[in-house]
Amino acid sequence: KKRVVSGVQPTGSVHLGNYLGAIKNWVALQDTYETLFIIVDHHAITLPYDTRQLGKATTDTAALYLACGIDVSKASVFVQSHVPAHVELMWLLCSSTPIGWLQKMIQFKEKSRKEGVENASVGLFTYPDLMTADILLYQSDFVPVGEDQKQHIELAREIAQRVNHLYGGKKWKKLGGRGGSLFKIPEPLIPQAGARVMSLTDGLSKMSKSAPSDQSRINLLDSKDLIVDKIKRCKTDSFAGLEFDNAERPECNNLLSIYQIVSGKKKEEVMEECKDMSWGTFKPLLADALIEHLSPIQARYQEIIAEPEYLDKILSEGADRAEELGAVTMRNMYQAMGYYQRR
Ligand code: AQP
Repeated sequence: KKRVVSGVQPTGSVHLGNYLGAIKNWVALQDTYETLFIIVDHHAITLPYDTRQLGKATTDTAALYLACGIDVSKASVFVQSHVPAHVELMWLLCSSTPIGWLQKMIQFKEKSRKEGVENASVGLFTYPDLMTADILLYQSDFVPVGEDQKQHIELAREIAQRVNHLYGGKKWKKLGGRGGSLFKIPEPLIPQAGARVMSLTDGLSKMSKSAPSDQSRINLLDSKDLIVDKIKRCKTDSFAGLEFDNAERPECNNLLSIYQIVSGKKKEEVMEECKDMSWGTFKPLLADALIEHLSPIQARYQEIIAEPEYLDKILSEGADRAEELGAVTMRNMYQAMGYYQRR
């Protein structure tokens, strides 16, 4: 079976962007592929964070994966730090990554802007190498992510090719290995709809955990009242009627797209239904569709979080499986890179 790997950081709360851009699409993949879904806690410490929240955000994110439909009889769910090979592989990959490649990463530029590059952590800078390790450790074929992660996947592909070239093939064979490639070259899977969910307060910025205003996002665990309030106050425009794909109306396109996905309707259907609507009519419709879609997820989340032993068992089994798969890659990498093996 081809393998699929993806993850979400346990920072703040999981929002509609994480759900529509990533988690919702994972559910459809678990029947066809061998899937590993990770709570990437090592990534979450690359920006200043609250140590009292990290553990809770980790179990919350895991519970939300399950509540959104990840089925552990098909998929492995685990915490990144529970499988030390992620960091180990990252170190090996760092030595094959030119600094210039990391300097081109848009996410680093954006996330270091606030504190300034000089003050940003080395962890934030090398984040793409850790993400590359998350993917390559399991010889992943596909990585389902939102549009914002496209550049990081492209980098992962380049690093994989470089390591294959530097250490694979005949050189590896001479060291007693099987030869050939050390890594599969992963491909991104970016959804057609939901790849870039925008902020509720600015249709030109992506919905994000780190945006200071909570009004800018719908969190998966927001109460009904909060969802109604956020939609009521979200940014709109003063054009007549509603439409998709008008560059002058980014908020309109975003809200219609969200409505389309959560209601499960086709784009044409939504166009027809909403073309003559006013914001006053559309907003309650969108809030209701969101509440209807998120309520069952929230109910399942409450059941799962009430049984911490169950969640711990799943995470432990997931980490066991991941360790087993990752060990193969690590053995090959140490061999191909010429390390002296412990006997
Ligand atoms: N707005 C979005 N639309 C579609 N997909 C999105 N993703 C994130 N935001 C959107 C996708 O969610 C997955 C997990 O994201 P993450 O938590 O690992 O990374 P992130 O980019 O840090 O998430 P945020 O919420 O956007 O946080 P900040 O505030 O740090 O920028 C990924 O597949 C991502 O594509």
